[in-house]
Amino acid sequence: MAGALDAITQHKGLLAWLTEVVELLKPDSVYTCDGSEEEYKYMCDLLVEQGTFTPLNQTLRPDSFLARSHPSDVARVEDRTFIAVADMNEAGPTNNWVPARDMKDKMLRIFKNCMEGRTMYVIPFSMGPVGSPFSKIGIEVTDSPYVVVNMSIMTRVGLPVLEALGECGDFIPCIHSIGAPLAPFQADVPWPCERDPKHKYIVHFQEEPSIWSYGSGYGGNALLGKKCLALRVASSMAKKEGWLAEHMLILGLTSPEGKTHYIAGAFPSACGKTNLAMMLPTLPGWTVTCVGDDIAWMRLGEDGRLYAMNPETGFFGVAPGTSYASNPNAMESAKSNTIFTNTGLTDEGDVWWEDMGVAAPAHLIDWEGNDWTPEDGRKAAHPNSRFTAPARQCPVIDPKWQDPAGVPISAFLFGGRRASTIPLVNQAFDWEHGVFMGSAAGSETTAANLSKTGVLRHDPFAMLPFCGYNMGDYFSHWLSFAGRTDAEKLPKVFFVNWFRKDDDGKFLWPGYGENSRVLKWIFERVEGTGEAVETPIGYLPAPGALDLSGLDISDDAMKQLLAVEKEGWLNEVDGLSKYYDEFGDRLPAELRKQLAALKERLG
Ligand code: OXD
Ligand code: MN
Repeated sequence: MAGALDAITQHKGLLAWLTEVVELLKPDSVYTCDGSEEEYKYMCDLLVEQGTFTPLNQTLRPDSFLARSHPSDVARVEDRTFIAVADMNEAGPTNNWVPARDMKDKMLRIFKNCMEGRTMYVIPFSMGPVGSPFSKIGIEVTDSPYVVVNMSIMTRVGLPVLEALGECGDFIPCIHSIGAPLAPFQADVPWPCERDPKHKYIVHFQEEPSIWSYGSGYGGNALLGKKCLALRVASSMAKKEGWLAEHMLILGLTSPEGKTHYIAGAFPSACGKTNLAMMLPTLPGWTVTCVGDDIAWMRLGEDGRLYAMNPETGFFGVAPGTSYASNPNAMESAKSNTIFTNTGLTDEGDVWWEDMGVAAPAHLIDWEGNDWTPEDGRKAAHPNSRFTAPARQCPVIDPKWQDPAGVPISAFLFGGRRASTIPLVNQAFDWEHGVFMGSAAGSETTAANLSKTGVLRHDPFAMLPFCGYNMGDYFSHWLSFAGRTDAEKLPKVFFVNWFRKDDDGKFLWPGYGENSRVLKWIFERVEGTGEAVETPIGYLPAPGALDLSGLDISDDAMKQLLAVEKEGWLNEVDGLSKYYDEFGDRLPAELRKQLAALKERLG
């Protein structure tokens, strides 16, 4: 195992930074991760010894573990997530802005001695293939071994990253602490963390850049490569450097004739991105392969097309609702070598969650560690319980998923959870109209958002919690791509809505694998063969253009799914106009123009 860092890197900047960090955090010891299999195993054993991990039944769920977090630490904390820059206008109205200098002073106070009694792990990680010119290297220091093993699944970790960094390469410093120092002889708990929600901080110093995260050991708050680096920090870098860092899945869609188009899709959290990314099409002969389920980094290639890569190496998927019916490939991905967090634990030593497609066992241990029976009426798994599974285990992982050049994108999907008005699928007239569609995206809130359910939350490009700079400038950045390449080389843009309901509150569209019917039409539109009708909101499938063969759906349901309802759309226009006001003069004039044109077309 690696041990002392100065034995394995000559990078002066990195060594100097680590010396400063150790001085500030005062860990008992420092350990540098080499990324080896032995190290992963050693860390899992340590987590078992510390009571954080319960090993699962080796036959039922080989080399897998269950962790239960503290009930105060179960999800990303958007209200404690900050963009720290000098000028509030650079953070914009959608972010929690804090003045960088004051926040740095505060962080220096809060982090002081916070690792006392603990080991500090140094995790060199690469987002994107190690050594690719498009990848970014981060160094995360953390006092959480749980973070170390999760990062090992989600990113590329270890000595090859230090080699790629060389003696003077750039890296993004990421400081993470659970905020629970241990006094001498103080007993530890299975999930140590800061318990006071108001004392957690996820801070992005965008001008440096660096990431400082304090108080939470859970998911995107603590695995700093994911939302913090690959989205918030990377989106700012992408704006400056002329590329895109997006909250998007990437899938390959192959026709029965063997032709493949890659599609990238932005959907807010809890809209089935992981399901779509690795879906099993119901249409005979069509296949979907998965490049990524959460994040896409995209650049223009020399041929003028947009190429996307997935900077991650794992899935951090929501467990409840995942089943062999809804997402067989996710179930297969999480069959072994997987870390489960906050699911139920069966008496046989396997995991269980609501809507897993397996009958509830007569007894289990729930996510809080208590006895549970179905009669109790409470959830066995936390609604935001997760599986951390290696992407390489996905049966439909795309052969190019690690290609440093990425895959060429033919179409973008935007969407959200919308019970009314928004049709099943709708194609933008051109790039500018497509950017307008992305800016208009939103979703009705679910329990997973921890807020009132059924309320529309605007979530432009599904980037509301993840855009690291002024969202108005972000819209301009998207619009600018029209001037960077030939318009016909840019992806075609579509808006989809799998969640439309009838008057009785029932879903009109079956979703899941049946979404392949919509993907087929999109494929055909890209190829120039799909039939469409022009409507005030965009191109909709012409009658008969959607392949509904073998699907039991009424004409009336299809009529509702493809209707353009004037009243509803005029309401959308009003709502969006008010939302746009928030961006003041940073809103590009083009978007107001698009909004006015839509209103006019609606008549
Ligand atoms: C996620 C999210 O966990 O978007 O991917 O919340
Ligand atoms: Mn996400």
